[in-house]
Amino acid sequence: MVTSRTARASACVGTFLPLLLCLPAAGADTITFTATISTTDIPAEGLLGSVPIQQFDPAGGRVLQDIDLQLVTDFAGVMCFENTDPDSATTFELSLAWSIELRRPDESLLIDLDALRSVRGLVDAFDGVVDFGGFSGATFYTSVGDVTGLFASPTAADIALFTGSGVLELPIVATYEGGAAAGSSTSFETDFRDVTFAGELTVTYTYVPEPACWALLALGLPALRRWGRVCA
Ligand SMILES: [Ca+2]
Repeated sequence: MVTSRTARASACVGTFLPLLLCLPAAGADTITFTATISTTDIPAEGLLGSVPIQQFDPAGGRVLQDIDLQLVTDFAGVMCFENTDPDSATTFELSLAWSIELRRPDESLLIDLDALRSVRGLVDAFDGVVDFGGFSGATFYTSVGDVTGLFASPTAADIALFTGSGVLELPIVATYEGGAAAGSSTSFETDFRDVTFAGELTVTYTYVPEPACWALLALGLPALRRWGRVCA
């Protein structure tokens, strides 16, 4: 008797389990789109902007399962040095550090990107003109391309945030910092200008079309009924 009940129970689980397992992945599909961020100046005090993102539309009972964000950015800028020490030639080093943060509307962080470029040189004593050129000055254009950051593993709150029929404005904060050091010079001037960033934010929504799941359930109903009769 016990053997018979065990055999029935195993048969029931064996019939029903494949139906259960197929539910979460049934009909999973993706929507991908890219928002382009055109070349934008970063002022010395920093930039606060936003990137508009179309929410995932749950129309028709679709259920958002996962969100992947990829932010690819290019940074650029100009670094300038002028040795104003009239008595001494000098070595120098300039650096330019960029930072971009993509945030949720509540300002919490989604993606943080940083990049750094530096240059070294040697200039003569002050040539009398602060033009970041001549014998005592130098000007450098610098850039960094394809700096990439990812966001995945969204929370339940993120799923809710990105679901809707409207546009989500994701804040973006861009800043930069210039640094300079001189070897033997006692005085110098620097300038960091034309600092910019540009980028592309690619959004991928993975979702399950809810009706397909219910269709599967409907297909499984006769099996469920049989299971109910056998296991009763
Ligand atoms: Ca000069």
